[in-house]
Amino acid sequence: MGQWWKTGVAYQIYTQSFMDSNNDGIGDINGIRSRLGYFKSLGVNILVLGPVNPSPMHDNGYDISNYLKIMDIYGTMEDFESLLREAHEHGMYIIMDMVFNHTSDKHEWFIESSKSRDNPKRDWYIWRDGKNGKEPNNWESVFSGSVWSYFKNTKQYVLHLYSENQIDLNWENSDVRQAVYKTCKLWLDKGVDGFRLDTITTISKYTDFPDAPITNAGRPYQPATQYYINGPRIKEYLDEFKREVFDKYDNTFVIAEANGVPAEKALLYVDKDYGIANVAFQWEHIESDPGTGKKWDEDTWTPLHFKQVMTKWQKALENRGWNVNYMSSHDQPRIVSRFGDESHYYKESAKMLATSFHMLRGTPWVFQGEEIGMTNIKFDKIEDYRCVETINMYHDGISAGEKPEVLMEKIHRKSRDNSRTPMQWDDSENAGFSKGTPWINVNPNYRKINVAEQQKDEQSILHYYQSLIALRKEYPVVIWGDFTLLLPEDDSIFAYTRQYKGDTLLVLCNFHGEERMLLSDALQGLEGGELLLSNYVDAPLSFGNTTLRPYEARIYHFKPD
Ligand code: TEU
Ligand code: CA
Repeated sequence: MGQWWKTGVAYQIYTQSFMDSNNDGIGDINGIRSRLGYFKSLGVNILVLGPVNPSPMHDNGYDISNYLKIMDIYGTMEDFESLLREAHEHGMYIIMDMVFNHTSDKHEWFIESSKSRDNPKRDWYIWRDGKNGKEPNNWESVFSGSVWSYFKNTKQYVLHLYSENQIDLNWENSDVRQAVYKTCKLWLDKGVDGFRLDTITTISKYTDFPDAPITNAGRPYQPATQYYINGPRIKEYLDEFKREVFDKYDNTFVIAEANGVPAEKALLYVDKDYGIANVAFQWEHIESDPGTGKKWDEDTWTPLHFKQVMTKWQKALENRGWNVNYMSSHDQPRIVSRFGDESHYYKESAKMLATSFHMLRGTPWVFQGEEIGMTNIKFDKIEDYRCVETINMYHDGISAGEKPEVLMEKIHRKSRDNSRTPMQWDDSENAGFSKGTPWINVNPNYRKINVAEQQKDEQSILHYYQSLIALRKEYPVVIWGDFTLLLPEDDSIFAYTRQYKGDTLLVLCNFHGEERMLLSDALQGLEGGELLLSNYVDAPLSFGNTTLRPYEARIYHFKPD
């Protein structure tokens, strides 16, 4: 019971794009309820919902204006309670996304705080005087522009690491912290099974707000993360948060969203005794070299970087923590478009990518639509985009004199909207997502790529995900096995073993669109075994072959002698 989050599989739902039950064009809670059978057949049981609290939706719900309610476009509190009850009846768990680094500027706390310098809520946010008539420092917001907004009425600036409608809470103030804890307890008392703690790594800042060094691109190091990720009081805040909330509940699953946290620092968040969270949702493995720090420059990601980072995390947490393994989320482009080959090896590469991280030690995490190989979207016009980061980046670039086509190329490659188009259920209008006009356009490839089609096709990506997830249930080694990297220097093949009570799993993934030889020396002693799964129908049934075809993935099982 207590280990359900280790044995299960997480599925991230982007609420507004998942399933629309009342045809207003926006996905909703009753839409999720209508798909419990789908989750069951896929084999996932930990449902992670994007924020469902009231929000003006400047950042699609990551700008919360009331932590205690359900946003009406998503449904009612009764709908939410029914979802909880039904999910539990099906042996599933509901995780809520909680955003406590900042609130919406429409939250009543901020409305109060901004009224006057002596308002009782003034200190709930981070207000500072300007410096020589300018912003207090040179930090850039994650979503472009300064992190400071000026308020004429009180002649002070307020800090926002993200958009100007997402104002950072002042965690230095203990009333703020108490309000956060109270909120969490309220939802846990309702029966919610845990939280994804959004950008929890940024709650403690250097309160003297030093200027960030200037990079060779002539801008402050974007976005000055050294002064606010894992800041000076982070450990103290996390300890208190754990003591006041999570220590009082059994069986919760807490995911620390941990952009900017390297493996070496992860135990601060996930140590099995003192960490606040069970897993850290890290970003190292999907991030490329930040280069000059300019947003969405050429992607320098390599398979070698990926396997080195994954290995580092596997090792760093093997004794005192647990991993969550993923490649996609609502903040990332679609994996088959980014890391695979959409045109030549669409199915093969989508299945190989899934294999590469589902067989690692840790809880696998599937982002909606990944299991049917949904791809990036290319809208021609910036007006069709909805993501605040994308829109700001475009207008910033235009003001700086960049060419629209250059900016659009970057957006097509990296915009977060790539993964936010509606879920493709079938080939009917709007992909079966809604009979109304969807809040963001459907990817036109839905007639080919959709759930209904793939349910019929034994060789589909969807069936492959089902098989991968089923292996987890059948072979304890998939869950509990120790991880060992093989062929550490190979720049195209990610090969590893998992070992548990004499059982061995051998996982081989070719990340390239060409045939690759395996250096068999390193795999000596692993001949034979039984093929459990491959993305090629004619893969050798026992191991010995030394060549992997383009994007080939194979999983072999060796029983104890
Ligand atoms: O993301 C935190 C975060 O680091 C991202 O904003 C990241 O910098 C950006 O997506 C890169 O493209 C969380 C949520 O996952 C994200 O959706 C929110 O926009 C953000 O926090 C603010 O709440
Ligand atoms: Ca709806």
